[in-house]
Amino acid sequence: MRAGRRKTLCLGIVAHVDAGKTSLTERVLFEAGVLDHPGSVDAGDTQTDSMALERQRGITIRSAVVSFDWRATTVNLIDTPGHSDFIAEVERALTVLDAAVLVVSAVEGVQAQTLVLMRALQRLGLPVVLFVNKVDRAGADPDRVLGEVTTRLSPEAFALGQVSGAGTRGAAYLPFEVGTTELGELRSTVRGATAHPVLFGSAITGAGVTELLDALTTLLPVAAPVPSAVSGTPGPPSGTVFKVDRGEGGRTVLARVRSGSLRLRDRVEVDGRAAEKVTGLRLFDRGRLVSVDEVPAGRIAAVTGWSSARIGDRFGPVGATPGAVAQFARPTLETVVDAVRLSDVVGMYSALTELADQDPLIDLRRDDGRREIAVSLYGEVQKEVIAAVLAEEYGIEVTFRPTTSICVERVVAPGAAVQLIGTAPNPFLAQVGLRVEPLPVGAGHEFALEIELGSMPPAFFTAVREGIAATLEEGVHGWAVPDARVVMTHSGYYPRQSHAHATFDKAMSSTAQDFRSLTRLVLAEALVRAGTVVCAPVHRFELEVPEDTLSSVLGELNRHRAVPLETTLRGRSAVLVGEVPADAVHGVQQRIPHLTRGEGVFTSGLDHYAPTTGAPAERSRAQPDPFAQIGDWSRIQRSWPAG
Ligand SMILES: Nc1nc2c(ncn2[C@@H]2O[C@H](COP(=O)(O)OP(=O)(O)OP(=O)(O)O)[C@@H](O)[C@H]2O)c(=O)[nH]1
Ligand SMILES: [Mg+2]
Repeated sequence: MRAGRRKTLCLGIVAHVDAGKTSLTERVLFEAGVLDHPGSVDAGDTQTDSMALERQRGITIRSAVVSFDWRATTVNLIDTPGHSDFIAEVERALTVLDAAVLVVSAVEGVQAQTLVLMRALQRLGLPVVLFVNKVDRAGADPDRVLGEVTTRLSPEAFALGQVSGAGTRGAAYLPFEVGTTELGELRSTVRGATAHPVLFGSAITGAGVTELLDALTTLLPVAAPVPSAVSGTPGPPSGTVFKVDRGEGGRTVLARVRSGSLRLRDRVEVDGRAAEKVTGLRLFDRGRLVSVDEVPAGRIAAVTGWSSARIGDRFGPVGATPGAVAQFARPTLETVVDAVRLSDVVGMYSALTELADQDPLIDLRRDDGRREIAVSLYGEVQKEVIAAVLAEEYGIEVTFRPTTSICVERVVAPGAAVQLIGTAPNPFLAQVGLRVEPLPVGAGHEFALEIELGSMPPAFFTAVREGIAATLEEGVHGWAVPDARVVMTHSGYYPRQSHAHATFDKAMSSTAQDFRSLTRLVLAEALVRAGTVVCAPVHRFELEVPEDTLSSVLGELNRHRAVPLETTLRGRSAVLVGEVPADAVHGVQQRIPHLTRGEGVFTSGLDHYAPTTGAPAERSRAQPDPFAQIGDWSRIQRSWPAG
């Protein structure tokens, strides 16, 4: 059967760290005949954990794609990292999936990240099949875990079979009988993501794995090449970029083709930008990456030649690819990176820029004034990854300053400012008046007009909006203002004018740049008058410790500014729920094993932002200070009282 005719399925394997995703991927490749023998995470020879650091540490850091055939279906499988520091990698993978396999350990059961992932999958409406793994391991309790799945993850989860000999090497999966009518119903509820089948097995012994593959390929929706709505023919290619690699073959873009066929030498518009030529094209096919002339809809392509493509970009006609992004919480921490050798500073800048480009885990903030570069982080493990990649791939050694929280600013009250055209100290050929107003948490940015839309050319409104977006990124104290409404109250410009016989004279006519710059100035002034409060990220934590260690644990929590809100006893353990500042999480985490004989289990996730006490934390600006543009006037403006 030709590749284009086969049904295709793009599946993600997601789970809490160590649940067995990479081992399961390996086992699946073996069962599908791609591998002669399954590799092992512990020996460091799996297909998908191919980075040196992944092999050393036995954890997945980057998502990786494999492909295999199972009966009439070609399956693309994306093995994702489970560690919460690498959640951004999962987020990107989710944009290209037809469905997900959520792995839960039969020993540890439902864990913190399992919940986060299930919620994200549900928000996206993706079908989910659960695989309760490690039934062979001592302590495996499939019934208890099924109970946790139905109570904590979804009441719509139901078992497709059961386990015999749980907790032993001989543990086996015994599927229930399913009649044809039942199968029909099952299929439609699973595809509609209203019910979630649960299977059991072991990635190591292989129990339940072929049954899992059968369930996936019979119950889940499969992508057939989508004909274009207009002509009924396959139409131009469209799809989504979800990964950028910079390996030996240069910059390779991984993209899922959603409709049409992507061909070698095609010129394709990436994210609405200028057309980029496909100069190299490879396809994930039965465990290998093979050079091809064409990648049909449904499959994953490795493209070279798309130099400007970034992760998350869509390609093809605008609007052709529905894009869904899971939107996990943004990173709440950051750290400044320093090159050990002075001669590496410039190289480190470009290396980090290159890494940020291929890797959404690395979000950079350059402070050219201080000649510093900061990276945002989900957690401390990311520092290790960045350091290892810089050392291995670029030969650059770096150190990190202490991790700090990424705060936000909240607008206190409405504040307004206006700069009239042709009136000092306004240095720009533009007139802008803005009022900024608070909005509730999570509302985002709103823009409204109290002037006529026809009062200025559209390009100037666009420039004003750009100026607003830039200013809200750095608030009054250098932090982003996530929620605010900005109302434009005044506008004015000098139309294109020319001296007799001369052409356009920039000195007499307003430009979009005038509006961008003046907007930054006016909104900065309005924000100072409105007043903002700096708020820091706070995590909610759950900590289970042996009861007899409770008092020393409480003392330690206190030292790290963690506040327990509830304590309950569960057998011989105490379970504490409380709040801890994001930048203190790592400190607590490190101390817990020592205080609890290694038995304490600490999990946490971003909960909310709380006002900081004392003088507001100031963050250095990555953009030029808008007030600096006009000399002395800046001091007068800044000394105005807030409010
Ligand atoms: N006994 C047993 N051990 C397993 C099974 N699956 C995985 N393991 C072990 O569990 C550990 C973690 O397995 P991985 O496959 O790396 O887990 P993962 O979910 O890919 O981990 P991350 O990608 O780092 O989140 C390894 O030591 C595996 O050998 C299983 O079914 N049975
Ligand atoms: Mg893994």
